[in-house]
Amino acid sequence: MKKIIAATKNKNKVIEFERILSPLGYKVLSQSDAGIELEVGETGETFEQNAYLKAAAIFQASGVAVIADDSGLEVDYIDKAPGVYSARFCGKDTPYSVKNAAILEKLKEAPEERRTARFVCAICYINPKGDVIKINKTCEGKIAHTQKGINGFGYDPIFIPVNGSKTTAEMNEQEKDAVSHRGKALRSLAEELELRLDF
Ligand code: ITT
Repeated sequence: MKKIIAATKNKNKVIEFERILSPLGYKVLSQSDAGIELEVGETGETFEQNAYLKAAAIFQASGVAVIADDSGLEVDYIDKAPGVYSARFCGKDTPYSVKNAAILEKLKEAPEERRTARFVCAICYINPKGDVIKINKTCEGKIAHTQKGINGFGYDPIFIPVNGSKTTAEMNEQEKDAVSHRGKALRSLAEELELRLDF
């Protein structure tokens, strides 16, 4: 098993990394498993910049392979908010039931065809030599009318991927991973790592 440190403080992301990457031959360690207690400022303007900032900081502290994920929800009706501010929207420690309710309220008057949204995931991987791989993937969908489902985390109860009727919080793990922004990005990363023999 190839070891990778997950450069994130979000336990739900670590669970998804582990779930998607371990069948592909990778052992994912959380930052706390690796004894790294760094707080990295997300000062970038894009998902990609923030993923790189997180990966680079944890790589500097550890010197081993790291993977960072910067992700969020873009809601078209409100100019792609909360976007890179998804974790900080309505305050960092505000419960997601409140954040989700705030988005539903903003879309109260939105006609069905203007409820489009997407989850975005920027992955940044750095190998022990310092080589960098960046991958961006999205999961297109729309915003539901009510919060539904108890699986997943964050904005899952209000997001319905295209061609379906369930929110990602109503899906089981396999169903979410098959269509999610993070599932697509991590599978694409694993393919790149297979192809690049020097990694
Ligand atoms: P790290 O920066 O330590 O990785 P974070 O939670 O602050 O943790 P982000 O800055 O990337 O991570 O914020 C992403 C937010 O977007 C996350 O907290 C969720 O609210 C939301 N999000 C991302 N992926 C999601 C998913 O699969 N399901 C639901 N919400 C998601």
